[in-house]
Amino acid sequence: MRSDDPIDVFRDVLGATGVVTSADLVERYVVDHRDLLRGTTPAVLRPANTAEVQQITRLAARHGFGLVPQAGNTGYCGGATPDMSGRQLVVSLERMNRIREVDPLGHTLSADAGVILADAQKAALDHDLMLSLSLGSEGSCRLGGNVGTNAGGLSVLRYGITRDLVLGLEVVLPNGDVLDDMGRLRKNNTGYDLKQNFIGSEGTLGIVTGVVLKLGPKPVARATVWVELAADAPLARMLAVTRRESADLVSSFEYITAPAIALVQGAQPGALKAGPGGALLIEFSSSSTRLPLDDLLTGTLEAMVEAGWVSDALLAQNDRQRAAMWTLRESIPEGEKKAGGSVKHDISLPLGAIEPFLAAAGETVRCYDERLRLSVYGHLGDGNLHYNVLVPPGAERLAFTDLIEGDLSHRLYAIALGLGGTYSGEHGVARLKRDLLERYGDPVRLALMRRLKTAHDPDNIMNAGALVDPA
Ligand code: 2HG
Ligand code: ZN
Repeated sequence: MRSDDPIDVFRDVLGATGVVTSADLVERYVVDHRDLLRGTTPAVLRPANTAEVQQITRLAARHGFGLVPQAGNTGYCGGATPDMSGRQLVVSLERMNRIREVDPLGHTLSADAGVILADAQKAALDHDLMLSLSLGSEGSCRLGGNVGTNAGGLSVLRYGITRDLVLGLEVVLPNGDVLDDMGRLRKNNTGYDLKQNFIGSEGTLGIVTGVVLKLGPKPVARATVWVELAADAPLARMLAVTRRESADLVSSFEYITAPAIALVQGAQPGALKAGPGGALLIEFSSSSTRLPLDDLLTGTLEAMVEAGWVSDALLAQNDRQRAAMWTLRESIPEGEKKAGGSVKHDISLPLGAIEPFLAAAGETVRCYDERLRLSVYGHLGDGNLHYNVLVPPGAERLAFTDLIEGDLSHRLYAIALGLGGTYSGEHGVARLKRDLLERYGDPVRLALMRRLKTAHDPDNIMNAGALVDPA
């Protein structure tokens, strides 16, 4: 005899292993990566292939459930966390982790959306190719989430953001149809480029189940330097000089300030430190060993030293030293966490506005409360600053977050917006920044976003509560 458990219809499709309902196992799917949001779900659905995603989507619509697609659950804006209604099912893509194909001549990789980014990178490397998308969370984030959030990372400057790397997508639409756009064409001028709607849509228009990504030749040579900056070093000009002097072979240009470094080093400062103007981590890379990368880097540094922008520089002499520089940089978010957490501001600016922003924002923070400690760093090459306010010792993290987000954050966003920038460079909007989109979004753009959402998902099945409210 059949029970009247509404989840049974999903068990019929996915089998017992494909449906998780016990509270202890569900726990990790209903809390966001930064522990800011908690939801509830009657079940986590774990489909193994696209056909199963289709079936559960149709069943959800028929039985009045919403769906929250979840890939690695490493996002910063709560895009993969269900609400408290108990009517949203989490659709975890973690069992859909098959590399479908690497095309070594076409320089493409096709994969299920649940593939872990580092596994996709490795599959490319096995063919002497490179998947350029590179993030601190690459060991656990998954491709579907990278697409859903249009993830950025450490080498956008040279190779582009996720959107620039996606050649094709497979998406299960809210009515259960599959948009099969897994083409590998670099040129395809046959009307609306519909896949673009899904990139950065944070699971609100459909469930991305497959992706075709552009690959490049594998870099075999790198030159890396840690630069201590003189006071008032002109960051944007330094980037321009670096691009010119490197013949545009610069793949990373990261900015890191002293307090961010201290979070990682603790009381024992190492060889990697900031100058009075902060520090840069610059890397050149090439797929050919015939290019004199070291010379190009030395030439770049000479131009900077001559101009008085650099107080000291440390060239990585080997892979171990290079790795130490990257480990420091990539450990900063974890360092913030260990220090008690931070209120994050993922500021994006036109390159020329970086220094005016830093000056105005610094002054604003000092006026607001001179005791506040900051952790500022970011992808300077992309005009993307992580302008984070550390939770003071003894303060309650969530209460402090509310306090800052209710006041200081808006002052910082106002500076960024006034300079032509924005409040989300690479981390998205989803649930935690939706009020910012409502508040600062252009009304015409917002109305168009709502119409797009309604056209795709008239019953608001997909990730309701994230990004845009169709009402
Ligand atoms: C990074 O650049 C990530 O390391 C995280 O985007 C930034 O935690 C942050 O604010
Ligand atoms: Zn970042």
